[in-house]
Amino acid sequence: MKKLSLPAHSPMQKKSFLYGVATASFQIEGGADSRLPCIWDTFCATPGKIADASNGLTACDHFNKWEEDINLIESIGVDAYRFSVSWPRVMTKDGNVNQDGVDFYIALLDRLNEKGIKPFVTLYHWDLPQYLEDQGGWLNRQTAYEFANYANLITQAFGNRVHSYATFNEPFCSAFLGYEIGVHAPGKASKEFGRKAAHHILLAHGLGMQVLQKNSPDTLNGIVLNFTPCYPVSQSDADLQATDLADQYTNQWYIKPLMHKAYPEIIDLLPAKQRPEIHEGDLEIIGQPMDYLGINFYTRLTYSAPTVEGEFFTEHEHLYPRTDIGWEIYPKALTDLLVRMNKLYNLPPIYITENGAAMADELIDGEVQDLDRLEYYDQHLNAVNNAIEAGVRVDGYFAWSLMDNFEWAEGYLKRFGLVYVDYDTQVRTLKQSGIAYKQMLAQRSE
Ligand code: IFM
Repeated sequence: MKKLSLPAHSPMQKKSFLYGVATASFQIEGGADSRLPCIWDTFCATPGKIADASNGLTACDHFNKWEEDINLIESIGVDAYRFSVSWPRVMTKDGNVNQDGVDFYIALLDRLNEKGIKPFVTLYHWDLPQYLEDQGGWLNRQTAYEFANYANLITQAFGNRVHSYATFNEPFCSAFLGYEIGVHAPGKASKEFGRKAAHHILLAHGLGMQVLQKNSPDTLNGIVLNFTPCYPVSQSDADLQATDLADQYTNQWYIKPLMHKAYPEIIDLLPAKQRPEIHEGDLEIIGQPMDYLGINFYTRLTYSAPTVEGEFFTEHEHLYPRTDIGWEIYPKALTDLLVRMNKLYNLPPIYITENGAAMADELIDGEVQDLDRLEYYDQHLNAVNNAIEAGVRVDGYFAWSLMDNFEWAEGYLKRFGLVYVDYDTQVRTLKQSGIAYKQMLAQRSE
């Protein structure tokens, strides 16, 4: 049977390297009748937005099955579980705590701690309460302060139960996909909106970090960014320059303000209307020190010089081989990314907070032989190891995802789990990739 294999001497074979599995509230919880509506409820209810016209009302029913799910997590043998808190579950419209919602997470946190599984809590994984979107959402600067209030109350409520906090998961996705091209909730589409939303999210992150430093100084506090490394289609000056601009626009836009308290140079090339309104002191707030940086990696993209007036680059279709969601499988980009980020910035310790693949799984006789996903994990774990060997400090790795779940605009059509979910029965089945992950974890040395 195919195994996950790392070089024998790899620090990733030792128990000091942290392994986990990751999920997010809207994607797995369901339990929608005991929380406020969020922007994804509204988006799902809008015809044509979700590939299978589904929604998150039930999802994996984790809201009811959380105890079984924690047992499952324990059975895989991971050190940590990364999940997100549903803001509309734990807060009321007037900005107070909803105790029932908080109690759900406290029970979850307590159970994880009892089992020795470290909770990595993300405060925002895209499910903005709809009432805040009704007031402008991330286009409204005030939302950043609402986030800080939520972070303040929730971290106090959780006390010392948490091992690590992330303020945000993938600001690029919330801002660009949600407000610039509109393929994610809330489905707004303008370049001006994308940049504005991004700035307010980064501001919210900075305000959130200040709250965490005060309320929870002993947890590992940071943010989770996604990176899609940019490669040129040729070595021509024009293609190289376009690729650099694409990188600034899609990747550096989110990390440079955190590390250097400045936006990348492309900001000066944007038409005035597309530049975010930056108040005095914003970048100081945004650039708070962090205990770690979470990096999510799935794929890369290729670029060439623009062919359309006013554009900075041409983005190309994904190359092959691809996963079931159409993303190129190119593990070397993960090594390249880590090595490059480590050169560009004085980074805190890195955790790979998401990595994984959607594959066209089939449950046959109670088994899922997802050798393609297993191969993906094998290649990407080795890509992380290569970066470590090149001198990058990486302290942990989380597989995305623990289980199949609501894959946003793709609905339930794309499966990313180590665990197969039958959505009719809610029965969970550990896939071959999950078995291999479990075996690899069990074989680690002290
Ligand atoms: O499912 C998502 C997750 O919510 C955020 N990162 C990428 C994953 C795969 O698309």
